[in-house]
Amino acid sequence: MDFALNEDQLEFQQMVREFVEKEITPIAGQLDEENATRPELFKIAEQMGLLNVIVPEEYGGPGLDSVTVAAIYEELGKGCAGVATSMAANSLATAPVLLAGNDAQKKMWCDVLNNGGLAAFALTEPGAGSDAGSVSTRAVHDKEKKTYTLNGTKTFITNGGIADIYLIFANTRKDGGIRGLTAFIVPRDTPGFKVGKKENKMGIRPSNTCELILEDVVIPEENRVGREGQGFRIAMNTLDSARPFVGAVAVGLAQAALDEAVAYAKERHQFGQPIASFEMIQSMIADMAMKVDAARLLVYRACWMRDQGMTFTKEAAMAKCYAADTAMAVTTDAIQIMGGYGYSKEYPAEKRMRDAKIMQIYEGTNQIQRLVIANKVIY
Ligand code: COS
Repeated sequence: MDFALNEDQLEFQQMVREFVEKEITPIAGQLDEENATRPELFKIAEQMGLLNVIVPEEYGGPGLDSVTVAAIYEELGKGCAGVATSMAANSLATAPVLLAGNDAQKKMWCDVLNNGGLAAFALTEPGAGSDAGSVSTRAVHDKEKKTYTLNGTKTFITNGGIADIYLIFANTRKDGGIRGLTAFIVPRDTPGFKVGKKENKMGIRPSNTCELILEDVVIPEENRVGREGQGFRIAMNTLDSARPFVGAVAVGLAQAALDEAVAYAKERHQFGQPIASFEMIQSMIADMAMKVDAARLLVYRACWMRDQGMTFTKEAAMAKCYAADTAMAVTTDAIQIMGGYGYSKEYPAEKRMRDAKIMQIYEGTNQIQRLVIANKVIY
C-alpha cells in the first residue's frame, strides 16, 4: 500500500498550487462579489492544460489518471470552489463521450477541449433532480432525415451560459422512464438552443450556472452518444467517475478553511494568550484535521480504484458524501474559531462556508449518496 503521490503527480500538484496562489486566491473574494467568471483565468488554465485533464493521449490530451486529476482539483478547491467547479465541469461533461461515444465523437469533442473550449453536462431539469430517470426533455427521431429533434428545459447547468459544447440527456420514449433516457451532443450554435436565466447563487458564484432551453433543436443522428435508452447507465457511470472529483474540491476547500483557522488561532490573543493555546480550540482543530484527512483518504482511494479498473460506485459515493459533509463542518467550525472576523466578509471564511454548502447538494445530494452506499452495503 502506497499513500504517496508519485513524482509526476507532485509536479502537477505544485504547478497548480502556484497558479492558485498567484492567480485565484488573491481575487477569489472579488470574483464572488462579481458573481461572474473570468475568461482570462480560463485562458491561463488552458495554457496549463487544466481544461482537458481527462482527455486521453490518443485524442490529443494529457490522459491523466484520476489520482492526478483529484490532486489538481484539490488545489483548485483551495483557491476558489467556484472556479474549480467550472473547470471540473469539463471532466463531468466529457466522461459520457469517453465512456460511450464513437471515435468520431471523441475526436470532435476532445478537439473542443484541447483548444480551450468549455463543456457542460445537462441532466437536471426543473422536475428531475435526484430522480434523474424522470427527465422530460424529449428527443424525437426522424428515421428518414436521420435526425433527432429535442425539446425541453434544463436547469442549474454548470458552464451553461459559457460552454462551447453540451452533453444533453433527453428521453426518446413518449411515455418517459429510464429506458428511454439517451445522451446527445449539442453544439452551442445549434438553432433553437438558447441559454436561459443565470442563477444568482449563495456560493460558488464565480462558476456560471444557467438554464438551457431547447426549442425544436435538430441534430444529426451522429450526435447520439451510445444507444437509445443507454443514457441512464451512461449518466450513472459518469457520476461515479465525477463524484470523487467533487470530493477533491471539497477537501481543498476544507483544508484551506482549516489552515486559515489555525493561522488565526495562533495570532488572535485573548486572556493574554493565543487562542490556539486553549483546549476547546485545540479540540475543534483536531476534529477538523481528522475529518479533512479522512475525507482525503476516501477521495484518493476512490480515484485509485477507478484507475485500477475496479468497481467503485460505493467508494465514489462515500468520498463525495464524506468530503462534502467535511467541507460544511470544517468551514462552519473555522468561522466559530474566528468569531466575528470569520463572519465578516473581510476574511475568506464566510465565502468558503457558502461555497461548501453546494458540495452536499450537487452531483447527487448527500442523501442520494447515502442511498447508494446503503444499497451496496446491504444488498
Ligand atoms: N452504474 C451503472 N449502472 C447503474 C448505476 C451505476 N452507478 N446505478 C444504477 N444503475 C443501473 C441499475 O443497475 C439499473 O439497471 P437495470 O434496470 O438494467 O437493472 C438502472 O440503472 C436503474 O437503477 P435504479 O433502479 O437504482 O435507479 P433509480 O431510479 O432508483 O435511481 C439513483 C438510482 C437514485 C441512485 C439515481 O437516480 C441517482 O444517482 N440520482 C441522483 C442523480 C444526480 O446525481 N443528479 C445530479 C445532477 S447531475 S450533476
